[in-house]
Amino acid sequence: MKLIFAIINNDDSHSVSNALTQSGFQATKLASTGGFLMSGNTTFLLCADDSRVNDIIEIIRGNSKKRKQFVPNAASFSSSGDSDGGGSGYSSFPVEVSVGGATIFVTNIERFEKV
Ligand code: 2BA
Repeated sequence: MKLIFAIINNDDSHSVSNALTQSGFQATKLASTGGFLMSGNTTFLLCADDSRVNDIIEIIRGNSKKRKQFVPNAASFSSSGDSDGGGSGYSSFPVEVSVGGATIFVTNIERFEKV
């Protein structure tokens, strides 16, 4: 048995969820936040037989899109050659990052119980 953690963009969460359900897979969805963009994403937990792991990954792959996103990138600087006699400044400019499709971790399950 394997435990799959799949981190999905919120925009893809519904279609991933629907596709998994239609294929008979049970999932738990957790609201999560990306540490870099600090925006919401959805983490799916799925427990499945080893033989079904690839099927699950293919379903997730088929329903998770890659996106480009611009994020503010702050760069601070200091200078002693400014006309005002030097000092420090703060500059912010957008940087493009590629987000998704999905980030997936597969781990072994030692024991699985439903009591
Ligand atoms: P975030 O941490 O918000 O990252 C969003 C996107 O920003 C990432 O997309 C990646 O393209 C970019 N990014 C992240 N850290 C960066 C950095 N230090 N420098 C430059 N760009 C950076 P994805 O790779 O598709 O990741 C989407 C989300 O999946 C992440 O959201 C995070 O919640 C999760 N994730 C990705 N890799 C992970 C890992 N190794 N461990 C745990 N969670 C991970």
